[in-house]
Amino acid sequence: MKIEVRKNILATNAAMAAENRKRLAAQGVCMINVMASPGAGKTSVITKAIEGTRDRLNLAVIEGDIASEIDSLAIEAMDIPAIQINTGGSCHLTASMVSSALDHLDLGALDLIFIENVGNLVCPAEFDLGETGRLVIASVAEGDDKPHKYPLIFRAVDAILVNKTDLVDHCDFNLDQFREVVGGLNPGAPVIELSCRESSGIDAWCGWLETKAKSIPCD
Ligand SMILES: Nc1nc2c(ncn2[C@@H]2O[C@H](COP(=O)(O)OP(=O)(O)O)[C@@H](O)[C@H]2O)c(=O)[nH]1
Ligand SMILES: [Mg+2]
Ligand SMILES: [Zn+2]
Repeated sequence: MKIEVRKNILATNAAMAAENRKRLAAQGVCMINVMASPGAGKTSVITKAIEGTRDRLNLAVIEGDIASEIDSLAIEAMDIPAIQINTGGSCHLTASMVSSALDHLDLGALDLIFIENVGNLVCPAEFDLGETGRLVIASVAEGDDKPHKYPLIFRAVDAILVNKTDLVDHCDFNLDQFREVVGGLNPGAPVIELSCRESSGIDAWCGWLETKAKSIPCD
């Protein structure tokens, strides 16, 4: 007998994701799922977006990590509501975890919620969270071959951010080649180059975000 565990897990998750999406649409809230490998700059990119848009958008962050509250404490220190989810070992967030986090946010008072997913380029791409937009951050320090190795996540997003461009000369990262490969995988997704360290490219990143937030129901 064959048991379709994976199929059942994804079907249950999809049902909960649809509920999350309905709940957000009813309140006109946009939710962006930020995915990347550990250390690519998820928290930094979210922090830059908070600084760049907080006078126009009411923001909150759902932080997903296997352990610790480091990232949610950093966001709370900016006076932005942050809900920490500790997955206790699981390498991705699920729609059910996000649903529990939404219970702790005042959705009527928000325009945009960031989800910082667990650092991982593999299974987060498979788990719909009920988000209204998804992006992946590649950092130049990881090398330019990641879209070849993890094509699913580069196909599954609405935008691709390339962070740490201040390090590009130190890391043999070929931006033209990277753009060509991701352009083949996901021709519709904009590729936004930025450096959180040098605050370059932040206008383009915040511009993309605000357009997304205004296009409620954000799809
Ligand atoms: N050189 C450089 N370092 C960065 C940049 N953005 C983030 N970092 C550093 O990379 C490390 C990981 O960043 P973080 O935002 O915590 O990544 P996360 O694990 O994906 O959330 C930290 O030490 C950041 O200071 C950047 O644009 N340039
Ligand atoms: Mg982080
Ligand atoms: Zn996982």
